[in-house]
Amino acid sequence: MNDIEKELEQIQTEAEMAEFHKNYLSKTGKLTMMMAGLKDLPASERAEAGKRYNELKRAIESQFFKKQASLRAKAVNEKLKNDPLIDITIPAIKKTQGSLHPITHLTRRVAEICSSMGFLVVDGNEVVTEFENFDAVNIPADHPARDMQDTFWLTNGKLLKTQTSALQHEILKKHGPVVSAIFPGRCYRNEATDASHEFSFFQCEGMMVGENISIANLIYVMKTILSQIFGREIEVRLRPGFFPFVEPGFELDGSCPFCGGKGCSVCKHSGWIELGGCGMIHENVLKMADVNPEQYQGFAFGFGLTRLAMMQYAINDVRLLNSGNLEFLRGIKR
Ligand code: FA5
Repeated sequence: MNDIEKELEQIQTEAEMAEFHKNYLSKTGKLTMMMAGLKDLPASERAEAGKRYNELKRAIESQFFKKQASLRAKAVNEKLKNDPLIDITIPAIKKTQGSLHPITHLTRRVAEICSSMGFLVVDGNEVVTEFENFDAVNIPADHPARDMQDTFWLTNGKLLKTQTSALQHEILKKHGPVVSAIFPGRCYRNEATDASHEFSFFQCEGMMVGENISIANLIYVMKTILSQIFGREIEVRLRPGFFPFVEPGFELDGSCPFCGGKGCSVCKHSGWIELGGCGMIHENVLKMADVNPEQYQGFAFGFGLTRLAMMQYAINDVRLLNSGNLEFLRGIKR
């Protein structure tokens, strides 16, 4: 051990450490000056001396930092032992990791499944125009269908979208005429809430437009999405249904993922679960977005993501999802 190392070993306080650093390791310290002196040595000795100098400096620095860490740890322990406000016998607070909201989790899963089938995943506005939400999807001002979706109107004449169908027009204009896209999003309806109705909920819309697109494609896509979400084969059933933007239009049911269609309390013993609406896009909707209905056809569907999440995570009251209740959220297995 050389003299410098001995000096370092005897140090007891952080102030002495600072002094040592100043004397040896700082810019003007002795070790740094030694390096500067190397240039005065004869060339034949310079390489060997430089190597020894570097070894020495590295060894001193390494011991210095080790000693510094141990002195700091000692100081902290002293403080903890002597500070009357700190009780080191109290168990540490366990950090809990956050997790995704069930709707976010399900939305991402649906997006993943649909992207793997070549669908674009599009994010849309929550505030839309009357034209986008109604007129562009074939619901003119005097159409009774406007009353089916009680609307939150804004003072500027715009509204909170009542359905994800409000994005159909924009997507057709932007990406059409040949396009496959899904657009999950939040919708709002000015209606009384109960265990299965919220004023704010999520839907997922899907659309496929191109040449020779048929209801068979619609059924295949819905079957694939639902089967992948639930991890088992799901059958799809279409019943006639009215939506002004599709013709023909259907109510979309999936076979109950819990009983496999045999009948249970979730499906109210019918074997089927109502998921949303779908159909072949009405030619007026295509025309309004400058898509020629003679050449292109397409399907659209819109299902309730919130209702799907309720089924998947066995949630019996939709209002819990917007409640911000952490106990409820922690209890859900994703
Ligand atoms: C529509 O909103 C249509 N835009 C769906 C559609 C798209 C049809 C494309 C054809 C082609 P509907 O109003 O039935 O349809 O709503 C669809 C789904 O949204 C419902 O089945 C339900 O799952 C969900 N939903 C509707 N209102 C609420 C609500 N208040 N709370 C929770 N979920 C709701």
